[in-house]
Amino acid sequence: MSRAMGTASCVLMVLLGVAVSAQERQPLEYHCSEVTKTFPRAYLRGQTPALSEKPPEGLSVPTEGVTGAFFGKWVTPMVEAGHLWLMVARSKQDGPYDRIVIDSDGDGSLTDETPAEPWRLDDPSGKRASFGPIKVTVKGEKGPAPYHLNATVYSRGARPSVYLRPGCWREGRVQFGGMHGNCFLLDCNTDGRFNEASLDLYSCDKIVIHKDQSATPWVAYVGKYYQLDYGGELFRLDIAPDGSSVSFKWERNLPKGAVWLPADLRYLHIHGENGFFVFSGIRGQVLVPPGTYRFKYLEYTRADEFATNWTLGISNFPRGSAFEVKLDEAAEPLKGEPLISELQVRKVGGRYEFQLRLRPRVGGWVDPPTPRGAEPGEFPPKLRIVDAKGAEVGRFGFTHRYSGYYVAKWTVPPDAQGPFTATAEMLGPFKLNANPVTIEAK
Ligand SMILES: [Ca+2]
Ligand SMILES: [Ca+2]
Repeated sequence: MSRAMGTASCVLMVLLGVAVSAQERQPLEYHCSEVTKTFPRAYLRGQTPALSEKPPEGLSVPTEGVTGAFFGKWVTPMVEAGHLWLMVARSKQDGPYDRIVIDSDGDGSLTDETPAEPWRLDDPSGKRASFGPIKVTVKGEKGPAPYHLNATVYSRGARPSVYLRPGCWREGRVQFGGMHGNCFLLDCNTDGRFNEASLDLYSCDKIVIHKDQSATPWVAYVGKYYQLDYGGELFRLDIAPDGSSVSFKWERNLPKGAVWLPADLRYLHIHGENGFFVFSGIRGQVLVPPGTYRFKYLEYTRADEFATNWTLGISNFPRGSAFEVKLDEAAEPLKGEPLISELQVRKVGGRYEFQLRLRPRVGGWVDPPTPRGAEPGEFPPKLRIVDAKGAEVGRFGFTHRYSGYYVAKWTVPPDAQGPFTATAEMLGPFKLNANPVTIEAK
């Protein structure tokens, strides 16, 4: 049922490629589609307008051809009022919610608008209807600019709900710092603006550059600066709010503060309002512009006694893991061993179930420590159980469930004499600090 892409009335501003220096504004074309453009790790957040049966005061509402209307707002800083009103309605009494009317020109009237019809209804009952791209007009750099929304309307329950996300993006060739590539701007928080920086991954827009020499596009979070490569030069990033152009100005002598890091930290990805910075081959310290940052990814590499390198990855950091970088004082946000661990036991039927949890000291999720070349979670920690005399009565591997959560099950051998002490032992160079647990079985 999918419609051919690009059939909507997209305004495509074709700008001829002109050789530009990096400091000049480089134009980006406008594109739209009913398929929301995204990339892995682009962290898109839509808007879910609160809907009311009562139309807002002063809004002219169509009375013919629609029924059962609900009203809500698309919130955007790109129009004078800070929002555009929209209406969700049915074309037939008792039918699905299959019409959206948005005040595309912000004139306070829905009667001058063409109702959008869904390009897909998920089944004959139409409980999910997909719309888009729906055109609206926002304030652009050079007068009115287009913006398109995609929408999904759900008709389950007593009232409909609508989920809005971008139906457009900006795209074009860029060159700076000796690099050439295709640049994409994504309005990842669906508010009509393309240049927002934030500590929150879902509230910042994204700039994606697919370098000519690279197989994969590189997704970065919009910030004050753009880092060209791992530990590379920083460029001051200036994106027009409507996304129509971008400029990159090399920051030759940017003042930076120091971040002290563990000697075995191999990769560091951090982000903040300054931008998204990645480092590899770190030697105990990196330098970044002063500001507040959050970790995005950490990877430690440590050799075991056989000189095999093990890696430990940490990702999905909580909000509270932000740290400050100052010009005159080194930050040290990763003190101590990277993991803390806890061992617990409970009786399930006639058996004992052991649970081992590995947590990053800085919060987030663990990719289990793994020797290089092995599958993640291969070579899990072992559980060692001794009896009251210290004789080993069992030693076996845990099973990895998810993100550093392991389980192991054990039945007391008939001839064994308790109490028993169980200890979790890590293979490899990343050590556990979990206390042993005691089982009072006879
Ligand atoms: Ca209107
Ligand atoms: Ca935005």
